[in-house]
Amino acid sequence: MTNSRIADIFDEIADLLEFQGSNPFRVRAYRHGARIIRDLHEPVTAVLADESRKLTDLEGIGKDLADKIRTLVETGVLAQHQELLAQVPATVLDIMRVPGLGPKKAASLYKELNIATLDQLKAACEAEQVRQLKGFGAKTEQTILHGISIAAAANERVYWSEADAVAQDVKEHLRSCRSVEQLELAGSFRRGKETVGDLDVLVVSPDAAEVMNRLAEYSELAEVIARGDTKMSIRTNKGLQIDLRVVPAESFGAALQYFTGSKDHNVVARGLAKQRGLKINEYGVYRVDGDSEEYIAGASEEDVYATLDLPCFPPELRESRREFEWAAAGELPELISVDDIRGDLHMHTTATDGRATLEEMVAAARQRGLSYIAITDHSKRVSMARGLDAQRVLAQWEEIDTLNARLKGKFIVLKGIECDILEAGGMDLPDDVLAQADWVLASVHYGQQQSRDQITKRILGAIEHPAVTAIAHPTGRIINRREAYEVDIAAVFSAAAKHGKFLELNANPARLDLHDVHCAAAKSHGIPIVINTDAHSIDGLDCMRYGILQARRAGLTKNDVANTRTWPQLKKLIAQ
Ligand code: DGT
Ligand code: CA
Ligand code: CA
Ligand code: ZN
Repeated sequence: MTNSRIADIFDEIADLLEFQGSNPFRVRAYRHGARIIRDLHEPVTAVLADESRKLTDLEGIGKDLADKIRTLVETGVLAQHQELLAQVPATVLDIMRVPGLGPKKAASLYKELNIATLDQLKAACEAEQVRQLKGFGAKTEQTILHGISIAAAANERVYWSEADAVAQDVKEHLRSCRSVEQLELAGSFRRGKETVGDLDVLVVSPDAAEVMNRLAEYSELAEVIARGDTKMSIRTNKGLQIDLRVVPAESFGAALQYFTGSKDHNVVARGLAKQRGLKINEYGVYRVDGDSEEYIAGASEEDVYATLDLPCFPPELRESRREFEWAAAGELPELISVDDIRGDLHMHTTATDGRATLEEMVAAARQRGLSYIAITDHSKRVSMARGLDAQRVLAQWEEIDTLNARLKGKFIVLKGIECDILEAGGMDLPDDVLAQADWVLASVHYGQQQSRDQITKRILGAIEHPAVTAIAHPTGRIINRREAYEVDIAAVFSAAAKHGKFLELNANPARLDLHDVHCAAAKSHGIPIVINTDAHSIDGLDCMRYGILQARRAGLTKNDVANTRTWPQLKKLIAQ
């Protein structure tokens, strides 16, 4: 049992208790437990397996929590959880998870209107019954209806980061099977797509049955969907489908090429093969001569592409956008990699809604091999996060000056701020304060429902502001949960190019904003992209790799991304 599965169970218990109107302290205890376990740096199963260690030695884990974890790991279930699940209709859980709802609102819908399923909820919203409840309104009804449609779509696709956790887990599980000779993940996951529909696993093995038996023993398996001689599909406890295919070694490259896709990319490749009298499929590349077919390649992807005189495209580029054109011209970009990044220009500390202090963030960034960071806490408009007013931000910058003096140039901390662009337009902090910063991100957090015209004007105003250096998460979307606000993105590109401002690719796996197509468009305008983690904790700094994947899908090189530069180089670029 993984840490994240245990945390999910605790969270679900908290939801169910809250739905029943239980003591808030009990609810909070489970939520707290879930968070502790989710944030642990090692699997609890490893600690349990080590006789010389105790769970209670881990920070934040007391005896009560430790007992529950041990029970879960040993028996797979928790009595409290089972009892609660028996008391609450299962479909109510779906209702709690609709964006904008939660256990409390789900409880009043259940009590007042007897709503227990998504269909009933949808019907009640459409009949305008929900708006009559206390705490709900006409607007909530719209939000719920929208949330239901998003939730339905979201059920099918998961964030790349979530797919990655499952992919690494299942990979490790299958690798322990002795007959596995080669193993690779294909599909949208390998292409680094921001969301993944299902995982495609390819294995070379002389004994397909043994590999499939091993998959059937996977600890996170919920059901076997289908099983054949060399193919098998399962669903995990979290609902993610995994397709396994076992292929012979001489077909591994061909299968990897085929199942990596995308479908559109493969259509083009097949067409090119046909022009050369070749046939290409998941088993290999064949020379077609009348009725006879001769196998000429298939063991490796390089071999497969070489029969078409093509380079082995990085998977992130295989979307049938411009990769074939680039290859024909010999201009395939050398894509950026995570090692190229030298600085991270968006992160929060305990001064606002971050969970680590300034010093802790600096130490963690140094440990990760960065040479500079910008501290960009929220400005005062974000009152929920205790955003900084002029006085507090100036005090923080003084603290940063002191810290830099101590660091003697071995590492540089930039005085930054994530300054809100106000609903009425204009910046949330005075110009003379912003002018003292090294790095100013401007963000739209409020008034996202405004018209396209209003939002575009606000962002253009920020771009024109002399102190602003970059626009953070420029479209505001949250994948699967909230659509981008209406904005004239072309106007944003023109303005950023004209005023020499940067645009952010926010690396948070739920944001990935700008997304790949927009990054490519920004590049064509000559706008430097900055890839930032927007970390709210030490672990948040590790999100950089998700942003890098998205940047690679956009065809960005090291040179297109400003924070691959040293701070002196970047400073020059800002001044230009
Ligand atoms: P997903 O799972 O929806 O995130 O996206 P993919 O791209 O992983 O799609 P999936 O899992 O249905 O299939 C994996 C790859 O296999 C796909 O990218 C291309 C290849 N493939 C699957 N079905 C077909 C097909 O009917 N024709 C062609 N040419 N390729 C296919
Ligand atoms: Ca797939
Ligand atoms: Ca699939
Ligand atoms: Zn932020």
